[in-house]
Amino acid sequence: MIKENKAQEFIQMEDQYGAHNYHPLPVVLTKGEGVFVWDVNGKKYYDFLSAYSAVNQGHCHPRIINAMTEQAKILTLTSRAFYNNMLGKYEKFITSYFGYDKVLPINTGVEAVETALKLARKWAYKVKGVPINQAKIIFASGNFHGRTLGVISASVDPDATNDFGPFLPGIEVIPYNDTEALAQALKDPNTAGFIVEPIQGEAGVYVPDEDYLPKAYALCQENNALFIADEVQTGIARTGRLLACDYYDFKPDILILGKALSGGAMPVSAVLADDEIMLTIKPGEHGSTFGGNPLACAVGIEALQVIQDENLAENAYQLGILFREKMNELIAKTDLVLKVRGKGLLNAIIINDSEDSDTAWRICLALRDNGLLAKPTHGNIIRFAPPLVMTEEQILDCANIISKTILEFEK
Ligand code: IF1
Repeated sequence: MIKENKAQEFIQMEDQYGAHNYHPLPVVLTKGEGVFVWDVNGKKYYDFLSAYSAVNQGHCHPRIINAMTEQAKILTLTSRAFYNNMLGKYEKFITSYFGYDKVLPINTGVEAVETALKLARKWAYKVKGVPINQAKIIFASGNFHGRTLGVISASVDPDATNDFGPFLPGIEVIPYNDTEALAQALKDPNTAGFIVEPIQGEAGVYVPDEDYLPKAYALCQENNALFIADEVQTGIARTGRLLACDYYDFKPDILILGKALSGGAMPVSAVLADDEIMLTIKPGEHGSTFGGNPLACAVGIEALQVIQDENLAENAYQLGILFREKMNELIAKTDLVLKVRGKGLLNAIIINDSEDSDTAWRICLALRDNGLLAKPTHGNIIRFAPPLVMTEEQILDCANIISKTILEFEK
């Protein structure tokens, strides 16, 4: 008896009633637990995307869900019109956890990025003495910081910018991984700061030269400009350290976090900075209805505690080495994969076909049929980012699935 495929009815509903702002892989998920997800037909998969690094702690981590459900029974939201008993506790916890004086709690990653940009401008006017409305912020080409008009103003991706103009002024875009270009741009005395992803996720897990970030930080210091790290995707243990910047011995002036700050339970993001920067924003100058809500505070504390208690950064570091070894063994056996790159459990393979080919997409469909979910970032690059709670046995099992799929794939 052919099992009915229930997926179609869900896909059709989304097509009829939902905006068409995504092109999902055709699989309809109904349950997540740890490194696994299940579809509506009961098929089990390894999740190799982790909701773009939001479920680093694994799907529905029991401690995070418990913290959420317990708090949800008591108090979910007060707004910041009043104090509550959870926010100060969370602020003390997270500032100590990452080593900053203060945190500005917000919700989504892009809201945290926008907050960081406003903070950098405010600091430029109030502390650096940049003439009002003349502040400039430097971005790296190939960046992805979210979908608001502010941050797409710095995007070079036509899909992100076409027909959304006009754009925000005060932005300069320079090549990624190029300290000469940064040094040149920093000569402008009106520069507030430089915002950069330690590894460019959406650009295809683009890992810069080892000396890029420390040199960029030193250049910002020399030019009295803020180094702003967007660790929304690379942070919270994803790259094998608590932060991708922790591979170096500098501390970003402004740190942006999101995604796994809640273990994927709900939107929780944050901007951390020391007093000289953070206190330039005064009461009433920035905020958000849900920013720092008690539910997010309870979830955020537990999500970070799990990262520490389960040693997930070290696990990501070790399993990342093993995974890239296995991918390089595969590369030696096929001309379909050109290279593997990444740090910790943020990796990607480059498929030997043009950016506008559908080969990577069709490989992801074959991976789905073999029980592993992943999705191309740009045409010929497939990102592999499983939850950090993977075991060695599971990562080897996944490497085998990927190798088997690639070796059997007919271009
Ligand atoms: C989508 C990409 C990843 C981010 C960095 C800020 C944000 C993101 C470094 C904004 C968000 C998400 C957005 C999501 C897909 C995913 C993504 F493909 F879009 F680029 F991860 F690489 N900084 N990235 O990666 O955070 O507001 O979404 O919470 O828009 O489809 P957000």
